[in-house]
Parts: sequence; structure tokens; C-alpha cells
Amino acid sequence: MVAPRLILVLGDQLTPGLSALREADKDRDVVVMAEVRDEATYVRHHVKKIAFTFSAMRHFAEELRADGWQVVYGRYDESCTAASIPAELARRAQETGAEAALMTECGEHRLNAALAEGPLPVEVLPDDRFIASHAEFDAWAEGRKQLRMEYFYREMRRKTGILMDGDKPEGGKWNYDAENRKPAGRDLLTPKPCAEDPDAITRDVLDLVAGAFPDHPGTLGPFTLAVDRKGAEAAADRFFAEALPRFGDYQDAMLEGEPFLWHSLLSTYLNAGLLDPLDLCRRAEAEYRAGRAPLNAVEGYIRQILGWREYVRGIYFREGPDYVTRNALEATRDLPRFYWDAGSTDMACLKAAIGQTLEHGYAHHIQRLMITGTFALLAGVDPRQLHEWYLAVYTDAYEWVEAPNTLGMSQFADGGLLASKPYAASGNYIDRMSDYCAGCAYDVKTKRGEGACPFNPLYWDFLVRNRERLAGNPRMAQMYRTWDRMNEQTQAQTRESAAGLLDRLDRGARL
Ligand code: FAD
Ligand code: DLZ
Ligand code: SF4
Repeated sequence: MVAPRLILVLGDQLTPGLSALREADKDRDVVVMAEVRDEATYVRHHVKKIAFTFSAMRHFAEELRADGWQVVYGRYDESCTAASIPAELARRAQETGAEAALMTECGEHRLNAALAEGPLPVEVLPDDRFIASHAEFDAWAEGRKQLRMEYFYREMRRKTGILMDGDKPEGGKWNYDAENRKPAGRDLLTPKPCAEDPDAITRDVLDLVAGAFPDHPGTLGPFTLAVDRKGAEAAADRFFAEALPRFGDYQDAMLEGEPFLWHSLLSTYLNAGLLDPLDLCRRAEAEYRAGRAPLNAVEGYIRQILGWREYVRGIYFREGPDYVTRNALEATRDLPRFYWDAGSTDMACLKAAIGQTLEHGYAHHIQRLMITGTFALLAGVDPRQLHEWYLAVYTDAYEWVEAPNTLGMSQFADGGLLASKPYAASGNYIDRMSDYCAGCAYDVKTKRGEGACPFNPLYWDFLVRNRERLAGNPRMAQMYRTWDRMNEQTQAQTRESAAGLLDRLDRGARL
């Protein structure tokens, strides 16, 4: 009798058409899935993220069994389940007599390396759930001085034919971002997200997570995420019917008490493998072709997936494991305590963005980039600590997508590989795009001194601290000229204000 092979399926590989499953022999091979301590704790994941992952894994194991697969599943609460994925594979090999394993490449260098060093030989297949292969991305990147997303995105449009009119972009322009920066008004009726009642499998998982991860951040209940393909499809249907038409207009907007606005809320399902990126892009295009959604919304949405999502993955695999150690601005401050406890800051924007993050495991892009990200950038927070925070608190976070967004786009820690300039901004930007400032303990119009919005002096202080590194960047030149035109007293008071704020952060005082 031929020994079975083990087919490893990870918590973000919940796709029936996964390359490893396509290559496997249903009659001979054994699918291995496991809830393991190392994956659940290598950063302190939000409890909703762990619950989502375990429940979605259990549902997927059922789906595979119903489809005729033999699945061995290690539950977290079974003492025989090993603590790591390589150790679990070794245990299952001993149990089944398997001498080799097959898997689809996983989304983090850390785990790929651990599996390569594990006791069982593992054959790794490409993850073709993405639109660009590593080879395609590398061929595009080769020889370019700057890797700008926009040009890569155009390649992806040409490759897929999505939103193309022959060899021209639909509507004559590749990018309609300039139309996608409207602040939202309170009178607008924002769509409601899908909310699923937990089934018996999810209820079991919620009990398990509540007991097993007492020191992990976040609120576990109410738990309303979908945990299987059907639920994820329903969430996609809701997005296309209710939110896509205004997705573009209000993509950058932020409103107090409205955590979701017109965003799709699909990244968690997409990244876990419950939805397919190309399918979502084609569905969005169909909404435009049917006249149900405008071009600025549809192009904006497609650009996030076909462009940004594929592009950051390309960067992550091209740059390799040391990407997460980069710190081009040599920032060393500890992550402020209030990132783990929104109630302990008086800054309304941070309180809102962190509060909803801890409650839902979700914040939309501009909240991640321009609130939690920009504050950390201005304050000179150690990018590694911030990276681990983003990786832990969002239900959609895996290193391949999170690290380039955090270290590259948000913190400029890769020295400008990904972003052409740092996303540094004063309170003005937040005031323009949100209603947070109206309810804040600080005054966004006050530039320095008592009661001034902390973003204001910290913004100038950031520029001055990093002058040697940034002044040569043509996109920053205007800002340095503005600083240089300020009189000495204004400059001194601004820096004094910033020093006071940074000192408060270092002392753990309330800000
Ligand atoms: P929508 O606003 O509806 O956007 C549509 C889709 O586009 C998303 O579902 C997502 O799949 C994709 N997308 C949008 N922007 C990006 C982007 N910059 N990179 C990759 N995909 C994108 N996204 C993650 O999926 N996981 C992460 O861990 C993650 N970490 C981030 C960290 C920082 C510091 C920043 C600035 C952004 C991060 N993003 C991450 C990107 C983005 O914030 C999320 O994809 C988005 O907020 C998910 O919510 P949504 O599904 O409602 O997205
Ligand atoms: C995120 C996560 C968590 C919390 N737990 C598990 C787990 O117990 N078992 C598993 O197979 N996968 C888990 N995951 C997802 C993995 O961390 C993910 O597959 C890798 O980080 C690669 O992207
Ligand atoms: Fe944030 Fe400053 Fe506005 Fe307060 S005043 S909400 S700290 S930008």
C-alpha cells in the first residue's frame, strides 16, 4: 500500500481550489488542520481574530469532509494537539505513516522557514489565489528605481482586462482617486454590515477563546463575523448592493460612531480564502457595466484589490524576511499604552480608531494610515512594535499584507521603497476628513502650547528631527520652506510643545 501524503491546510488557506488540494489524491492523502498555540500567540492576536480563524477552520474542515476528504483536525483544547504547525505535522506523520507533506506557500516568512526546517519534507506549491505570481511581480520590479503601485496596477488591469476599453482604461483615465476624497455628512444613511448569529461550532469556539486567551486584546462578543463561504458571499452581496455605489466618494471619510461607512468589510474573508479577489473585481465591474455603480467607486474598489493588495504581497515576498526589521528613520519610542486601551487617551481621533479596533478588530484604511499610523510616525514609535500591534489587532492581518502597509506605507521604515514620501500630517487633515475634532479635548486650530492638537507640534518636530533624511525629497521641500519661514520664537515654542508631548508619552502620562 502507498503511504498517504499529508496535505497541510492553514487558517488562511480555506479555499476548496487551493493548489495543494488540487494536487492531492482524495483517495490516498490526508488533510491536516490544527489550532496551535504558536499561531495563536506569536503576537497577542485580538480574541475576535482567533475566534474567527478557529471557527472558519472548523467549518472548512466540515466542508472538506462533506466533499469526500479525509481530514485530521487538531483542536486547541485537545491535549494531544502539538504547539506548532511543524510539530503537528510530525505527529500526524507518525500517526498515519506519511513520509512527506504537501502545502500551498504560506503568507508569512516565519512559518515558511519553520516548515522548511521541520522534521518532515514539505513540498510547497505556489499560492495561485493571487492575480500576480512572484515571478510576474519580480519581472515588473526588476531594474526599476522606484516601485510605484500605480504602474503595477496598470499592468494588472491589462493582464485581466478588467475595466478596459480595448487597450485603453475605461472612461479614459486609469485612476479616479481625485474624486474619492469627500468628507461624509451625518445626514447620510450609512449601510449596516451583515451580522450573523453564531452557530453551534462558533459558540463552542467562543467559549474556548474566552477561557484560553484571557490576556489577549479585544472584545469577543457580540461576534457577528461570517465563518464560512456562504456567509462571506452574503457579506459580499450586501456590499455590492448597498455600499459600493458610494464607496468611492467616502473612501477617505471618518465619522464618530460610524466604524464601517461604505467600506466593503471583506478583507477578513478575502485573506482567509473564503472569497476570491478576481471574482470580487469582476463583480464590481459588472455593477458598473449594469449602471448600478459609478466609475469612481468601481475603479477605486478594484484598484485596492488588483493594485494595492497584489502590490504589497509582491513587495513582501521580494524583500524577504528582513523587511520587518527595517527602521530607516531610526525610531525607537515604545508604542504608547493607549494603543491597547482607547479609554486612556483624550485625543478623540485616536480614541475612536483604537476603540473600534479593539471592539471589532476593524478600522478602515484611512483610520489605520492617517490616525494610528501617522501618530506613531510623528511620535517616532519603533516600527517593529507598531507592526506587531497591527498584526495582532486586525482580523484581516497576516504579515504579507500588514507589514508592507505598516512599515512601508505608514512608517517609511523601508526608506521610501513603497511610499514616495512619509504620510506625515498635522491635525488639519483629520479635521477635513472627519468630525472627530469637534468632540476632542484638544483644539485642532491651536498650533502649539496648552490645548493644541498634538498632531500639530509633533508634525513640525517630526520634520525637523528627520531633516537630514527627508529634506532632499522634492515632495517634502515645500514643507521645509514653510518651517524655515517661521520666526525663531514660533519654531522654539513648537519644538518645546512637541518635547512636552513626547515626554508625557515616555512617562506614560495621559495624552
Ligand atoms: P475596503 O476599504 O472596502 O477596500 C477594499 C479591499 O481592498 C479590501 O477588502 C482589501 O482587500 C483591499 N485593500 C485596500 N487597501 C489595501 C492595502 N493598502 N493593502 C492591501 N489590500 C488593500 N489590509 C489587510 O487586508 N490586512 C492588513 O493586515 C492590513 N494592515 C494595514 C496596516 C496599515 C498600517 C494600513 C495603512 C493598511 C492596512 N491594510 C491591511 C489595508 C487596508 O487598511 C485594509 O485592507 C482595509 O481597511 C480592509 O477593510 P475593507 O475590507 O473594508 O476594505
Ligand atoms: C491567524 C491564525 C491563528 C490565530 N491560528 C491559527 C492556527 O491555529 N492554525 C493555523 O493553521 N493557522 C492559524 N492562523 C493563520 C496562520 O497564522 C497563517 O496561516 C500564517 O500566519 C501564514 O499566513
Ligand atoms: Fe485628533 Fe487633534 Fe482632531 Fe483631537 S484635535 S481629534 S487630536 S486631530
